[in-house]
Amino acid sequence: MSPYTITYFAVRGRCGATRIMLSDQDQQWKEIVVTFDEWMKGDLKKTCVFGQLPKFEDGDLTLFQSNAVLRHLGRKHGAYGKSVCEASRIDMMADGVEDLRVKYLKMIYQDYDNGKEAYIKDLPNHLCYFEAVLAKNESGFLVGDSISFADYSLFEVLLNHQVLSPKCLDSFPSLKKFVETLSARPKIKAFLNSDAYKKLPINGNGKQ
Ligand code: 6SG
Repeated sequence: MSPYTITYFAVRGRCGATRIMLSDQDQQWKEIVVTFDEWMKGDLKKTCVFGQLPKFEDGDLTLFQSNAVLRHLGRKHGAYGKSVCEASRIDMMADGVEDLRVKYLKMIYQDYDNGKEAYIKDLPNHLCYFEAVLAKNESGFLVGDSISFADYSLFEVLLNHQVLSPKCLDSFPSLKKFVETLSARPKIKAFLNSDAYKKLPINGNGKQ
């Protein structure tokens, strides 16, 4: 029996990278799907440390904050570098991904109709930093020679951006290769092809 349970809305959202990571690490998990009506009752919200989902359970451990979940899984499944210094560089890259994710989510939830075009125009000014890091590392990963939770997070954010703007990686060969390589990892490939993944919208407001 898997110890893992995700409690979240029926979206990829803040759980997209977690699910991809769990799949790639050959882990099973249970999903508890919360509807808008259930959430609006407020009983579950009161039990959430920051009043928000996702909630992630690993046996007796209950976590909130999607990036804390990714770090937890990174520690447990050997996807958090091979030294303290590598782990710190992975944190740095994951925080960079978070900055991009927050910009993306702000546009999606607060400014989609007016801000989408300007966001896409400005995107190269953010992607260029990840391109530079990947271009310098022969392994094809962000840090060191093995996959980390930051790679899963970047990968998932890039998949969403390719839906927003299909050509957005065209001038970034290392990012393009990164997405191709991770997409071709057999367990990720199987997950991305599954109904469980495909049926879920990227974002809670239906914009993408
Ligand atoms: C929303 O923002 O779906 N959690 C969200 N919203 C409900 O009352 N820093 C943390 C983290 O990384 C951010 C958590 C995140 O974990 S995710 C949450 O709990 C609240 O604040 C995006 C998403 N939004 C859609 C949404 C949630 C509630 C109302 C709109 C899903 C769609 C409609 C109902 C349920 Fe809906």
